[in-house]
Amino acid sequence: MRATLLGAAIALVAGVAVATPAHAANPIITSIYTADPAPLVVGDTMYIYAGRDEAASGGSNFLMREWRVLSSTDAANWTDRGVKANTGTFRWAGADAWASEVEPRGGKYYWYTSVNGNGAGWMDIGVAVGDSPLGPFTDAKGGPLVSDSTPNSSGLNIDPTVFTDDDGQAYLYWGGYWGVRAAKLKPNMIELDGPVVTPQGLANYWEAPFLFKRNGLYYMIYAANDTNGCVTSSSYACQRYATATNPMGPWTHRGVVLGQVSSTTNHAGVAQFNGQWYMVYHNANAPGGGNFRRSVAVDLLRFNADGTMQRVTQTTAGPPPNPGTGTGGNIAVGATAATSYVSPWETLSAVNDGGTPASSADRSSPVYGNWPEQGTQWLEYTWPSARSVNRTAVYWFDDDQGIDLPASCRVQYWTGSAYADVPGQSSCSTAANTFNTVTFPTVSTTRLRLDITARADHSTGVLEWQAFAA
Ligand code: FUB
Repeated sequence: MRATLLGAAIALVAGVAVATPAHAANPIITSIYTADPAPLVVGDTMYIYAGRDEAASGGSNFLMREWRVLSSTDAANWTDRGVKANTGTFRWAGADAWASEVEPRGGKYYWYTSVNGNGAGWMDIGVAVGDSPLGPFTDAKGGPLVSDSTPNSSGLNIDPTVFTDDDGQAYLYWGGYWGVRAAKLKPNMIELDGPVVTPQGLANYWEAPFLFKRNGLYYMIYAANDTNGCVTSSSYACQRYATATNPMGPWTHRGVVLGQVSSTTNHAGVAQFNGQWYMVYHNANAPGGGNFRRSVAVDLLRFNADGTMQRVTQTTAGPPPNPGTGTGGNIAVGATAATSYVSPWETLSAVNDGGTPASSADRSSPVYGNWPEQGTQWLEYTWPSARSVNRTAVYWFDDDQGIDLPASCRVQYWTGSAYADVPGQSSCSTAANTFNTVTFPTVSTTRLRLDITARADHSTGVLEWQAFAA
C-alpha cells in the first residue's frame, strides 16, 4: 500500500507540472491514454473527467491509478489539466481508478468514482469533493458510498452516473455485469436516500450508464454487448439508449446511439455546450492504443424532431470549434429567427440550432424551406442588444424538387431605422454541401438579414445560417 500511495503522489505532482498542448482532432489527447469520459459544462468551459490507462503495450488487464481532467472552451481544442484524484484519494481503497463522473451542487463538485476497496473483483463507489471543477478533491465520506454490503447492490459496483433534477433531487445509477441499479441521493450528496432499486426497461444493459435530461425527457445511454444490432462480437459493446418521463424509470428502449468502437469497452457521456450537443466516448485509436490503452474522443450528437437520437458518426476530425458567443463564436444560436415565409411542414428554428449538416440534402434534422414561394425571401436574426458581427456562413438546403440552390444572396443589417446592405461584404456564394462564408468589416447591430433570391421556378431553403461575433 505504501508503494501505491507513493506512486500516486508522484503521479499527482507530475500531472500538475505537465500541461499537454491543445489538440483538435480525435482522439483528443494522444500523449497519454485516457478512458471512461464523463463531461461537465461549467460556464464557458466543458470539462471531461477521465481515467488514465497505463497498461503496457500488449497488456491484458486494466492498469488504472488516477483520474484526470481535460478541458476545452470550444469542444474542439482540449487541454489535459492533469491528475486531480487518484486511488490514494480514498484511503480505504487502493487500486483500479475506473469510471467516474462529477456532479455539482451548492458550489461544490462531487466526484463519484469506481474504485477497488477490498481486492480483486471488489469494486465500490467512492465520492470525493472539491470547491471547483479542478479541485483539489478529497474523500467526502471516508468510506464507500456503495459497496457489496449495500442491500441490492450490483454484482459489480462500478460506473456511477449522477443527475440532479430541476427540483434538486439527485439520482445515482451504476452497475456492471448486466446489474444496473439506482437510488436517490440525500441533499448532502454522500448518502443514499432510500432503497437501491433495479430499474426496468434498460434493454441489454451491460455497464456504463449516463443519465441526462433534454426538453423534459430523461435519457439514459449505456453500454450493451448483444449481437442483435449492437456489436459484431459480444467482446465489444455499443451504446444503447432509453428514455423515461421519470428519472427512476420505467425506461423505454430506443435503440443504438453509438455503434461499436475500436476498443472492446464502450463508455460515453453527453453534454450540451454553446447550443450544440456532444457525445464523449473512448476508443483504441491513439497510436499504440488497445483495449487497455484507450483514448477519449468527442463528436457531435444530433436529435431528431421527435426527441429520438441519431446514431453518432465517429470521426477522426472531431467537431468544429464552437467558442460560443465570445469572439469568433456563432451568435446565431442565441438569436430570435424570423422569415418572410416558411413552409408549414418545415421548421424556421432549424436555421440556428447550431447543427452541422452532412450535405445539402441532409434531412436528418429539421430544415427550413419556403416552397412554394419564389423570388426574394429573407431570414432575419434579432438580438436583444447590439452585437458586433463580421462574418456569416450559410449552408443551403436543396431537395432536388421544388427547393434548389439560390441564384444569389446578400447580407443586410438594421441601421436603427432601416435595413441596408452590409458594406464591404464579400460575395455570397451558393455552393452545395458546404458552409458559404460572407466576411465584412464589423457592424454593430441588433438585426441581421439574409436576402435569398431563388432561381426561376424554384424556392429556396437553408439548413444552417451562422453569424459570428467579431
Ligand atoms: O475502465 C474500466 C472499466 O471499463 C469501466 O469502469 C467500464 O465502464 C469500462 O469502460
